[in-house]
Amino acid sequence: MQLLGSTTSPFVRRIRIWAALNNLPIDFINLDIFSEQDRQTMIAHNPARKIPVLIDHDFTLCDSNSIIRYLLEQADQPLLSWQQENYLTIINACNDSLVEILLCQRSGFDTNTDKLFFNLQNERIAETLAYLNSHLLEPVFKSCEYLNISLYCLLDWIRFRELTDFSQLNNLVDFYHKFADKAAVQQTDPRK
Ligand SMILES: N[C@@H](CCC(=O)N[C@@H](CS)C(=O)NCC(=O)O)C(=O)O
Repeated sequence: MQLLGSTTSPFVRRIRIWAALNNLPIDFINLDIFSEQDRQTMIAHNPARKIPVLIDHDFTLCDSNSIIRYLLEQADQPLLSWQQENYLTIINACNDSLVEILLCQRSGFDTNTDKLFFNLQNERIAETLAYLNSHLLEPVFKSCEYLNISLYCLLDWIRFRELTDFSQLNNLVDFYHKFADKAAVQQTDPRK
């Protein structure tokens, strides 16, 4: 199996960490999706022009949600429950808004100006982080490896890109520090 991605993408990193923790060998293809050549590779496999993309022989999946479902099935592991799926949706919503904010910043916009688009993203980011802070200790959340991995990748990406401040959200901060000692986390550190 091949995983098209980049070392910096939090959505890609989730899959890489899950695969490492579950001893699943995946051939990671590191792309610079904004370079001309690597972009062609991504586009050839995903019309939505995003990473991650999983290629298993002639079968391709273009979204981390379907990729993890496929890998869990392949590994004979239980899929996420509906409640866990819903927590994943919240993590994804926060991560998607942060990606939008980063792309706007890279496009030269001041994302703190009082504009509808920025306000919506900034509100969503603040509210979803507060929500996750108050739910991550629930057994249904804690017991799900992929939710924990996805939350960690989100938080570490926030720190890496310096996108927002979650230092007042104590449960998130504790979780972030505790999760960081895993070898798979260090091996996939986007700063390396
Ligand atoms: N829903 C997708 C989101 C993936 C995503 O947003 N990937 C980012 C990298 S972190 C990307 O490829 N962005 C390119 C773009 O927005 O043009 C998933 O879960 O895989």
